[in-house]
Amino acid sequence: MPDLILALDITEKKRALRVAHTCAPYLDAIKIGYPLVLSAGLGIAGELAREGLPLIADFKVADIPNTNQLICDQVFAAGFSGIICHGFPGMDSVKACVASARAHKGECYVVVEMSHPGGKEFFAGGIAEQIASNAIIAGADGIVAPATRPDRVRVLRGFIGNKKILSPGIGAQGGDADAVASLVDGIIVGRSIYEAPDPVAAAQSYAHLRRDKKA
Ligand code: NUP
Repeated sequence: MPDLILALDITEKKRALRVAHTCAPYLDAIKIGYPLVLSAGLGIAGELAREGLPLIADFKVADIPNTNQLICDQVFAAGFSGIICHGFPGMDSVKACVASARAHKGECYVVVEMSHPGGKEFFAGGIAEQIASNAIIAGADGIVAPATRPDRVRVLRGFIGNKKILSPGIGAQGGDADAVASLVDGIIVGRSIYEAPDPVAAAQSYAHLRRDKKA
């Protein structure tokens, strides 16, 4: 059964902290990215880390190895426990993110196929499978694969064995959590929780899918 990972793409710092704090008992991890970090500053990572949950930086790092390493080192130093990078820049670039993650006892996940409709344009024709295989060879902890296409998640699972799959695209993007829950290790949910009239109740509604049903 998968973890529930909140995608906290709120750009008002106070509201972001409030949603994180109130939903925390029903979450297994929090993921933030450019929207919140660019509005609230990198220091938000330290504040969110106080919730005691793994904190994943969704910066989709996609540069040359040296720059990737510099970015990831900053991310882990800021208090994150995981980084999401892109796989298309090549194995050496992914390896740089993995090396930084290892040095900081953190985790590295590689985007192999994106969940939005345009995600099919360039990640098609075996590219996603190749990126997934490379991610595993590079030593990544897992991949990010689309909950909007459970059939693709199933195929990609075949390329990564028992490494983790984190899956976004649930709710607001049309993906069904129940359809991918048995295929993945983490479901990533953003707007369906933080834009709900009652974010806590929305987070709680995924409790039946969580690994230990602790909430
Ligand atoms: O392929 C991807 N799709 C995706 O939605 C890779 C991602 N990292 N994401 C992220 O997951 C996206 O940037 C957002 O933070 C979250 C999904 O949010 P929502 O559609 O549930 O609001």
